[in-house]
Amino acid sequence: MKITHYTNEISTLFLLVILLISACQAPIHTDKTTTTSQPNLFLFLADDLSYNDLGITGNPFVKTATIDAFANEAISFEKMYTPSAMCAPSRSALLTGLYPHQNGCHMNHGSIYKEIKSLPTYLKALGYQVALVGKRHIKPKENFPFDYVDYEEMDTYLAKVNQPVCMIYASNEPHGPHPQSKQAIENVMLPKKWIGTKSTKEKILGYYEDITTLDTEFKRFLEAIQANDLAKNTITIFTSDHGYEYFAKWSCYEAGLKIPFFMQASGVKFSTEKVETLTSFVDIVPTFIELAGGIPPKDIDGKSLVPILNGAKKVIHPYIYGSHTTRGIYSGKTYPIRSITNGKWKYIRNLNHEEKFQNIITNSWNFDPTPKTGSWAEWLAVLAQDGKDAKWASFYQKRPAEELYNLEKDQYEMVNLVNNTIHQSIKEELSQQLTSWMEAQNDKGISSELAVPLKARDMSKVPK
Ligand SMILES: [Ca+2]
Repeated sequence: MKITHYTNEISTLFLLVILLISACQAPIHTDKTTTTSQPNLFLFLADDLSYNDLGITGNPFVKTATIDAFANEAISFEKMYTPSAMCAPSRSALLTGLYPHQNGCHMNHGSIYKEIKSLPTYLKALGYQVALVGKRHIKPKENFPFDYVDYEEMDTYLAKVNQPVCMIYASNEPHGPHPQSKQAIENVMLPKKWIGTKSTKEKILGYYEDITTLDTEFKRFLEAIQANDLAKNTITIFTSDHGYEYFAKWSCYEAGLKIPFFMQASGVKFSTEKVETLTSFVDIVPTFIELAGGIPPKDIDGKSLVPILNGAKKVIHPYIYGSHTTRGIYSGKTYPIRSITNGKWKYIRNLNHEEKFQNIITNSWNFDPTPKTGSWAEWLAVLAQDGKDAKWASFYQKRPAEELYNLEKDQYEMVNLVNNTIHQSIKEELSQQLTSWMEAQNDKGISSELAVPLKARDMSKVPK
């Protein structure tokens, strides 16, 4: 057996040498779009944009003409999920093809493990130049060997492209702080479960204004691709890292994990217009590797989307998982959350549900006392008066050990069916599957979370 294995290694080495020699002899790509079959790969990443908050996904209060027009001509991924609803874990999963507990960055402001490879490493080996424009929020830098480009340098960078290019454009919008909106607050649309107090409405209107700014930025991005003659053999994607604030960011609810994802392909033919099967951010690395002509590694969590796009497969994931580590976010205490969905049902486990969930919304930057003014203070005032919306102010901080939702009837996860006897078999199936997945991921639940230090802007305020 050893001899066969050795022979195989020799053959692989030989093949690699031949491929390297051929690559060295290949003509330099002088025309950016026609002499190579390797497509240019562009991905525009919004920051904290919820799925529902685009014109095309149903929000009449935002002006997103460019994104809507792009999405109308794009393949829409209806069930695309980030594995975690906060910046660093979402971006690390997107760029490694690994779920958070496998790549090491399951906490915000965290780092991936030293031995983990990322998108630029894979694509540079296939002859690409790979750039990250704008927001980073990924660590350590040596594991992400991008060409780091400032927003204002993007045009200059694209003008000099002379080989296939992959560019991740990471916007700072519509992440706060937000501008003060001049729109009237009376009839503004709020996400489900949000309590419509004055400050909450003002906050959401400011967020909507930032979405309009995002749309302008996306327009400039598309124009830069066109202006630099890079649009003919090209995959272009619009997406977001996760959803916005209450019951979205820092949670495992659909509003946080399910994200808009639109893909246009020019010069690359796909047979589908809509992808309704479960897909994940971890699928982007293997997809880009396959589109670039490489073979995706087998030891990552993600699967290439190419067989879905060309109709060869209908399903690549029977289940999609979510995880949230609360330690490591500002004012966050130990509150690990895990979730699993099969596309129809969603099961959530709050591993330390006896604790009160808290974060920057409830306790500001430094484990401060509950604020006396602002959106959260107003939610608590509604709770104190026992108004009709009080339930969600209470639920934000005190949740049950388990939650089960029927996503086909209840996409906003309003009715917890976990104690309903007729749904015990699906609950058991999802619960067991989630436990097996955590074991396979080396995710030790509360122990994994306790390994993460508490975080405050002023570290002297961290509770002992
Ligand atoms: Ca974010």
